[in-house]
Amino acid sequence: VAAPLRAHLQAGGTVELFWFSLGSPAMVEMSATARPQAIMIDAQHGLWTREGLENVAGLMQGRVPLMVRTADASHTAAATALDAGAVGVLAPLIETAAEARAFVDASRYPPQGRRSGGGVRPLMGDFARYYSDALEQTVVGVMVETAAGLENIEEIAAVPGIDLIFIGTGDLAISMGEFPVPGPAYEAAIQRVRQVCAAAGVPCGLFSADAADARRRTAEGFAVTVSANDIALVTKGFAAAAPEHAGD
Ligand code: 3PY
Ligand code: MG
Repeated sequence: VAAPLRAHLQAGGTVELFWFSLGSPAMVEMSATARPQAIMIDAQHGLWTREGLENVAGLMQGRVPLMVRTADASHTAAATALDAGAVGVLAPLIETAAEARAFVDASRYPPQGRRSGGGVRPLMGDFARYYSDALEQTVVGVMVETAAGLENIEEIAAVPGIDLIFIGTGDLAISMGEFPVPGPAYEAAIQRVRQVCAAAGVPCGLFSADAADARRRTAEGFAVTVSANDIALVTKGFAAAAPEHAGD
């Protein structure tokens, strides 16, 4: 996306993410040839080390907006991602407005929040410039992916400073007892989150399986979708190349 990611979302723009769990900076760099709108590094379930995160954030700087799904909603997790150079953070498993507010606090510098100054990449250039850009451009997202989060969706969506509410579709199905075969209650919950977000003026996203699924969800009104994830791509790629073991 040409504008900063936050401005793009605030203007009603849509984003199809590439999502990376396997911890390979080379794979992220390779994906950049497909010109993704943004990249999500999964530091919750993914195999990323801090060094890997630093490397990939450096590689993508000025090329593709990079977000991090943080390990949790802590100050340390938010700062690790943002100090590496991520333009946005996405906290998993948010269930209450208080938890959402605490993550905004962790991700935004004073006076908007309580993010600590410093960080190696912010200090590499003009920190005053970085600071004012961060106040304006940092994307703060929270994941709603449990029955409890659903219950509190109106209050979560009303928290100031939230740029994105993102549905973890896998966890949501598990939490609702709708896994592995989600029924109508699951789909209704997803659409309700989208409607609550729309009423609150907050962009809504969700984890989608592939490009076709992402496009379908974008057409429904979701602002952020996932059009590729490395686990699925690599798994499918190898499966398609599986040798035929005749007779064994
Ligand atoms: C989920 O589907 O639960 C996620 O967190 C996205 O991977
Ligand atoms: Mg999840």
